[in-house]
Amino acid sequence: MKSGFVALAGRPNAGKSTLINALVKEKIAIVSAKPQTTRSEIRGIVNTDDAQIVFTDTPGIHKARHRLEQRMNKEAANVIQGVDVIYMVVDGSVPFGSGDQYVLQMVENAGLPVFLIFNKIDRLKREKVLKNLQSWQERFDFAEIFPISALKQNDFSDLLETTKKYLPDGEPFFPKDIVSDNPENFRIAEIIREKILETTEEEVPHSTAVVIEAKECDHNSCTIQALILVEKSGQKGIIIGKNGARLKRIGTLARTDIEKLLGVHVYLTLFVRVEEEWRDRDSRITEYGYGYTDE
Ligand SMILES: Nc1nc2c(ncn2[C@@H]2O[C@H](COP(=O)(O)OP(=O)(O)OP(=O)(O)O)[C@@H](O)[C@H]2O)c(=O)[nH]1
Ligand SMILES: [Mg+2]
Repeated sequence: MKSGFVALAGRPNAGKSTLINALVKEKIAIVSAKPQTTRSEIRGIVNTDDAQIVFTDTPGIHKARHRLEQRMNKEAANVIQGVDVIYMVVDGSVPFGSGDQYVLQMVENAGLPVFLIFNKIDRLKREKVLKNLQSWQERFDFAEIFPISALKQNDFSDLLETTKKYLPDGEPFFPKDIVSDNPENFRIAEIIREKILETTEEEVPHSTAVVIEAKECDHNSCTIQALILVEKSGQKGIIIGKNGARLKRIGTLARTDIEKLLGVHVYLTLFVRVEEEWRDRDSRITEYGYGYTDE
């Protein structure tokens, strides 16, 4: 029996969360077209007859402006240290850039087998894929290289089989029936945050935190109250929208997904509050569950 850990690391927007969802065949990590979607580690567990592979999705590594972003980068750096294999996930449809060099350096320093996961190949013609791929191959001695489309591809058995070869023998770390060990309330809050990312622009989604304030469930339904925190009153106005229209839309979109997660009817109430400069306040960042924490 093989049993081990794989970190998914890379720049923001490369498709790490899309890939972890595809690997575990369940939506455990939120995804958006905007960079810096993932803020903390998300674990996804794949079990086969002869192996358990524990994947960890990480925040995209980027130039930090706030304490929150520093802690997001630290989270990624910390996850990379404690695994058996690193998947360096890159957006193969854009040329190699200085941000890539920085991530590559970090990954190199870990001294572990690194797979180049060359993603988004559905966006390019074959010749261009080969050309971009070549520019990556020259930069580092990757243990394995997999051109993929996390979005369009259904079968990742080659990748999983190859990964197993790099894992130690051992017993599973997690029970076979769990896909993710992230707490349910955190997953619910993340779903709401995903809908905010989807329906707002520029700084608003990045200034937003979501916490679950109350959740009461019986066999048929759950009643949930969630608090959306923003940094400025103008952002509060944007989230609420004209006559409350945007908040209502966020609530409707989120409720549908939360119902899928919990398998019961959901009654969701959203509140919005201003929490000035929370992204630079460690106590708040920890309370909301984002980024690296040594507690
Ligand atoms: N065309 C195409 N789009 C993709 C693919 N994989 C991911 N995307 C899109 O790329 C965007 C970013 O995807 P995410 O999975 O959120 O990226 P991430 O690396 O987790 O980003 P951060 O959490 O910000 O670090 C989304 O719009 C995805 O739909 C792919 O294989 N092909
Ligand atoms: Mg992500």
